[in-house]
Amino acid sequence: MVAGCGSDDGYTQPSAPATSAPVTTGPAQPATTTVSVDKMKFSPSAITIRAGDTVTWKFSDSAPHGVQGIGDTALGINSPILTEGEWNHTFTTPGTYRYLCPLHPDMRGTVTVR
Ligand SMILES: [Cu+2]
Repeated sequence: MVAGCGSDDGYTQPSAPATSAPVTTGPAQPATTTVSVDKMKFSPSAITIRAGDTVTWKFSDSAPHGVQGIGDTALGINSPILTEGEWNHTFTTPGTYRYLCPLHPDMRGTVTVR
C-alpha cells in the first residue's frame, strides 16, 4: 500500500505571477514617504529614506502647521502654512535633516537620508 498525500483532484494551480513586470536589479527606484501632520504632531516623527526619495507631508489638522528645516543643511525645507493638502520635498543629499513647525516649535521631526 502506498501512503498517499491526498488526492490532487480539483487542485487548481495558482496562476503564476505575471512575468512581464520589469524586475529591478539596480538601485531602488525613488520612493515617496508620507508623514501625516495631524493632532499637533508629525507622524511618524522620524523617518529614514534614500537619497533621491521624496517626503510628502499630508496636512489634516484643524490647526495650521508648516514644515521648516532647522539649521543650514535643512534650509530648503520650508513649506507654506497649511491646514490641509500636501507639501513635498525631495532629498538628494545624504544627511540628517531636522525640522519643526514654525507655529508650534514643539512639533518636530527628523528625516535621515542614506
Ligand atoms: Cu504646527
